[in-house]
Amino acid sequence: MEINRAENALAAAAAAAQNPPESQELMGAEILVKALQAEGVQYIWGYPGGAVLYIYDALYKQDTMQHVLVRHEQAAVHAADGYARATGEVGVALVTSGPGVTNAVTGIATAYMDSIPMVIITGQVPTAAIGLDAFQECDTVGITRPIVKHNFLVKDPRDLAMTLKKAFHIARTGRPGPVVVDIPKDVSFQKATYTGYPKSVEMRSYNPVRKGHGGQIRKALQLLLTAKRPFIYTGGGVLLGNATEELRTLVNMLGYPITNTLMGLGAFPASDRKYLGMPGMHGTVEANNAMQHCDVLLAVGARFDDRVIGNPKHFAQNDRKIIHVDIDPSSISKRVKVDIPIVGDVKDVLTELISMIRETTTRADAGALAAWWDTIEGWRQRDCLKYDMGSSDVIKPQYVVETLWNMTKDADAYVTSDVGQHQMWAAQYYRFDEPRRWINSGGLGTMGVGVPYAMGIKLAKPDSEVFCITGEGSVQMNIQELSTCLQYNTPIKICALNNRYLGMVRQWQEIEYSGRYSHSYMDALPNFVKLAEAYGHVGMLIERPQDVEPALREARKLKDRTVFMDFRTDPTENVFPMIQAGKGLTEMLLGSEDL
Ligand SMILES: Cc1cc2nc3c(=O)[nH]c(=O)nc-3n(C[C@H](O)[C@H](O)[C@H](O)COP(=O)(O)OP(=O)(O)OC[C@H]3O[C@@H](n4cnc5c(N)ncnc54)[C@H](O)[C@@H]3O)c2cc1C
Ligand SMILES: Cc1ncc(C[n+]2csc(CCOP(=O)(O)OP(=O)(O)O)c2C)c(N)n1
Ligand SMILES: [Mg+2]
Repeated sequence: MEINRAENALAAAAAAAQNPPESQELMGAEILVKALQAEGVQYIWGYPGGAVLYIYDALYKQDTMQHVLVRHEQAAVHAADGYARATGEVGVALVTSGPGVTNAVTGIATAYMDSIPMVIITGQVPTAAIGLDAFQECDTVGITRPIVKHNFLVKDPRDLAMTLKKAFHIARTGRPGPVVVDIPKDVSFQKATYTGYPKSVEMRSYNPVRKGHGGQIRKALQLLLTAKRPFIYTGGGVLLGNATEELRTLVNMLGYPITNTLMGLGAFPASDRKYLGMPGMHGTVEANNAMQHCDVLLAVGARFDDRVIGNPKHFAQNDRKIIHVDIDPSSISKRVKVDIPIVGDVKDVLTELISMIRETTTRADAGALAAWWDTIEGWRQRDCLKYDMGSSDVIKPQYVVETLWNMTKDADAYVTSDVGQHQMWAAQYYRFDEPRRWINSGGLGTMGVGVPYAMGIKLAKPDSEVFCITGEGSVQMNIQELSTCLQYNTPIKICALNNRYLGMVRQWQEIEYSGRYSHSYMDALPNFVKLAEAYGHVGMLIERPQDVEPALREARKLKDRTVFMDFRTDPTENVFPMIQAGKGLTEMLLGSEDL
């Protein structure tokens, strides 16, 4: 069925592209459907309401796209966003006006902060009613303006096809991002002449640069080859630009150490010795020390986030030259002043850099590099992710993630997470070797994304295993989607690291607020086993370390079922290393002995 859907969608897109229909009189809603088909859309996550009923009617009459009825609009956007992160395609969500839009706002902001390509179609009250406090009216364009790459209010059905063409183009080109298309009800009802989906789009004011400046790339190469202590720092941009192959080639040619941010995990294989782990607040000793002490830093598709560089004054204390490759000029020198800016697409720039390395006779300073690696190996010896298994009757959260990784590292698996301590443990202990396998909210840090992300991915990747590592706090923010998982047969495996605390908050209160645990303990938690069963799924309670592996094994065997594993983990465990607020990159707390 899935293959048929993909084939149907491709056939519909090809037909739309090759045989523009003789002009037809179509309702706006029908034009919208044709546009989505021409874009090759296969899935739409959404929730109906008055303002979008003509659109739902048009969806009813087609069979190339599957609509997934979620239980809350926030989850529609997250599911489409998860699909986009895993596949690289534009994710599509559809919501009604007013509360449909406001419910979707968190999802849109989440995608915006992580630069995810999406088109969100929102219903609007009829054009004549706009501004009159109409039923379910809200200023969608105004509300979403700061959290979208672009938004449109379509006032005439004749503009629909070109607006959709622009929306998809803007969403997926340059620095990707979400685009909102607001469609008043009368525009979806009125008829217009449809002469086919536009083949191309021209926007004079929007022309993202792809090719980096050759002179700048040459300068960067010279700097890289004369470095004594080089370091490569890459981020989400490498995944967004599908440049993992180029990155691997470059790093292997140079033999330099590398780190991937939380958003870039999997861009370079975690199992390779050249990989030093994640940088930043919960990064490794070796990655953070290398960031601080390198003399040349090559930043690629990473935006010097405050969680990555720590206190900027401390970061600036060490003298280093910085090369920054980013497709968005406004990302460059935004937080840290750089020496060689290169505006361009990561794939193009890295390809150019690789061919220049092949041509040049200059070689890196092998002696200096060997000494640098010795220093790094010294830092690595600290084994900063080692954890104490503690007493034999309490489950360490790190152990759950490590066990999952050991069991699935050779499998076709995706891992989503929510936000909190469990997210950091997932990032630290699941060692991602491949791109687009780790799906999480980094920039906005949105609790509640884990389950919708997983169900969005599972729909697109029915033969892959999809795990959601979550906390008992986060999972309750979109738990209603367990119902959607049943209806659309998207069996996911939920691994809840249940510490009975809003653990990340509790950790900060312990370390920064002298142990005043203000409202971070959650009492009266539901019985997750019964809850999963009530939704038609399988629930498991796991309380002892020796039961962790058997539970995961059993859950994996239940291929066609969604399984909720409630792992009762150590409530007082903290995430280490940790850089406290205001501290520098090398001022890490490495364990409870440092508190
Ligand atoms: C609880 C919590 C703790 C966190 N702790 C850490 C931590 O310890 N370490 C950490 O790393 N993060 C951490 N984060 C995540 C952090 O908040 C940021 O989201 C993350 O560091 C940003 O990653 P990035 O720099 O790779 O940027 P992204 O947000 O992924 O941005 C990508 C950059 O690449 C550019 N780009 C996009 N496409 C292309 C292209 N085709 N070519 C070139 N450039 C392109 C974009 O313009 C942008 O500048 C944490 C988040 C949470 C919620
Ligand atoms: C929607 C939202 N509200 C509040 C926060 C602030 N916050 C960050 S982590 C966290 C605790 C998460 O608790 P849980 O899901 O149980 O994960 P744990 O940290 O215990 O692993 C909170 C409240 C957030 N990131 N997102
Ligand atoms: Mg918790």
